[in-house]
Amino acid sequence: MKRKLLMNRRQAILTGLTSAGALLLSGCLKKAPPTYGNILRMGDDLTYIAQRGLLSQRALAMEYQKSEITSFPVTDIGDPADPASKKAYSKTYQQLQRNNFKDFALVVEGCVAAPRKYSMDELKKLGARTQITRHTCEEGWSAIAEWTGVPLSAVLKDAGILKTARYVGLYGFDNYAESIDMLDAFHPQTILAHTMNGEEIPARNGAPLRLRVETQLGYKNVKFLQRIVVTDKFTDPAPDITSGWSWYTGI
Ligand SMILES: Nc1nc2c(c(=O)[nH]1)N[C@H]1C(S)=C(S)[C@@H](COP(=O)(O)O)O[C@H]1N2
Ligand SMILES: [Mo]
Repeated sequence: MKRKLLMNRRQAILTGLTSAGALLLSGCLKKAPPTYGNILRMGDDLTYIAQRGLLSQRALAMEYQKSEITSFPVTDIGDPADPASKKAYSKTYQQLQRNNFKDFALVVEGCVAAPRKYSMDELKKLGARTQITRHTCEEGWSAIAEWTGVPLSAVLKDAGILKTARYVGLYGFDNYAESIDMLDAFHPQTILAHTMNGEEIPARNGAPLRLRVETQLGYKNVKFLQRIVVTDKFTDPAPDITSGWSWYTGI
C-alpha cells in the first residue's frame, strides 16, 4: 500500500483544535497521548485528546441494512495465493492458505496471564457479533459489508488481560501492523472477523481473520491477522509502513 500524507487536511483541522486540546490537557485527561517524536505525527496528541475527551467513548458506529451492502474495492493488488503477488506475504501464510487455513492459530501474547495460540474453532467458541458497517479508506472510498467475528474483548478476557495493559498491537502475515488503545479494543464493535457477507473472508479481504475497528479509518483494520500483542507502553508496530498516517484516526 502506498504511503499517503494526509497532512494538509489534518493540519487545518488541528489548528482549529489547538484551543480545545489545550483546555482538555489542563482538565481531567492528564494522561499523555501517544506521540512519536515524528513531526508528521505531532498532531496526534491533539486529535487523540480531543476525540477521547469530547466524544462519547462507547458510541456505536452506524450499522446498516443488508440491502445497503455494496461491492468492496480491491485495494491491494496482492492475492496472497499468488507467488507473483506484488505484496510480500510470508511463506507461512501461503502454506496455511494451501491447506485452507485449517492449521491457522492466532497468537495472543504480551500483558496477558496466559499467552497462547487460538485455533479458529477456539476463537469461535468465545462468541460472535455480526454488524453491517461502512469501511472508510483514507484514500477516499468507502464500502459497506457485513462482518461476523469474535469480539476482541472476549479474546483479551479469555487470555487474562493484565491490569497494566494499555495498548493492543495487531500484526498481519504481510508485516502490516497497527495498534489500538483499550477503549477501542473493548469497544463492542471491535471484532476479529472471520466472515464477510455470510462467507469466509476472501483472501484479498484478509483471510482467515481480520480486525474490524469501526471507530477508526480503514487502515487500522489489519487484515491477515497473525499475532496480537498486549503492551503496557505505547508501541507503533509498523512505523515504516504507516508513519504517514495518523495513529489515532477516529471517525
Ligand atoms: N494486513 C494488511 N491489512 C490492511 C492493509 C494491508 O495492506 N495489509 N491495508 C489497509 C487499508 S489502507 C485498507 S483501506 C483496508 C482495505 O481492506 P480491503 O482490502 O478488504 O478492501 O485494509 C487495511 N488493512
Ligand atoms: Mo486504506
